[in-house]
Amino acid sequence: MENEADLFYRQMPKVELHAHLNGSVSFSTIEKLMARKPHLNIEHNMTAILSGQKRTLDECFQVFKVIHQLIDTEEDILMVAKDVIREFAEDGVKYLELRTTPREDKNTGMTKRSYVQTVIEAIRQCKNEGLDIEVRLLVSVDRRHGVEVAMKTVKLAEDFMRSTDGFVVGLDLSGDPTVGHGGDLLPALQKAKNCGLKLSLHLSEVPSQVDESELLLNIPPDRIGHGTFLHPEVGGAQSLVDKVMKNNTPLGKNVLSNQRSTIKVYEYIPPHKHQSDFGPLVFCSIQTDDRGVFCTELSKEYQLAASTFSLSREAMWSLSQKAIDFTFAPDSLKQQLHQKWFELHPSLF
Ligand code: 6MZ
Repeated sequence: MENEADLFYRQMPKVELHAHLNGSVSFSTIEKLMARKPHLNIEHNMTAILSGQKRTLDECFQVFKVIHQLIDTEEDILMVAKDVIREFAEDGVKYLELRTTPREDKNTGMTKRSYVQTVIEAIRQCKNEGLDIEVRLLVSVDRRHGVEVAMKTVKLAEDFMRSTDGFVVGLDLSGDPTVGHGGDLLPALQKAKNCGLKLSLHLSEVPSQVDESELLLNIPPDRIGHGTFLHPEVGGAQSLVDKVMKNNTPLGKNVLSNQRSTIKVYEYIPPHKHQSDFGPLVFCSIQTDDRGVFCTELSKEYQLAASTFSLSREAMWSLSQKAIDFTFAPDSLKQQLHQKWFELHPSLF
């Protein structure tokens, strides 16, 4: 049963900037996929980390492998992407930036190009069906696959950015942070930046990434995912936090994902504390990361942040509105979103 606070946070308009498509697949969509592929013998506890459970980061990445087994055709991708968009809309998300790693499957004939094409088709169909949500796409580079694959992914993202009505807006660097060195991918990331793709990088997700973070922050990225181990005392001549502040780089916080997946000394930093610790120039937005895998909703993450850090509803509203400025949307869309927040405010307060 939905209580008054649940309802408030669901109805509050929100911006979701960090949602991995295959990590966002809900229980009910997983059921439909399992019915399509009963021979895989996949059970729910293999595709989600339930409330009260905690997994190592390595175990989390095993979960993605299972989900990928269930989603290996264009038909699956279309269904999954449409369901994910619809469910975010039902949770009050008005602007969503999805991110996903193009995959190919020789058995089903799915190519990386048709994969991205299908996600864009899902976004188009949702728009045509009149869903009250704007969706943009970031193409993900999986750090485990090395620089050659990364270069090809950047080319693919660039092609789609140029050919598809502005649906593809950026590039994401993600994947198991304990594998490979992000520094090796610099040529690909730089190429993406040079051709006009916005960069959102998973950065300092685990403590061992100091050198890597220094290199990546020099690019610099347009947004940071996690950033859990960015610390004012870590870094060379200039601390990592100083670098972030110098560039005003927005930081995304994934409350439940961080809690369930890694032991993080610097986790749970309240947004307002960020402001005082890191100065007024560093901003935060609240995000789900992998809504399906971590069994969460953006409204739940907002509620969790509000209760953990004793933030008022007005403060949470301001946070949600501030996130509009961190989107990779064109200015005209940002203005429309601000207008929407302005119009909805009286109905909630
Ligand atoms: C780093 C993550 C992640 O791309 O198949 N991914 N990368 N850190 C995280 N924190 C928990 N959560 C998800 O969605 C699944 C992929 O997103 C990345 C991983 O590469 C994972 O395989 P897509 O849609």
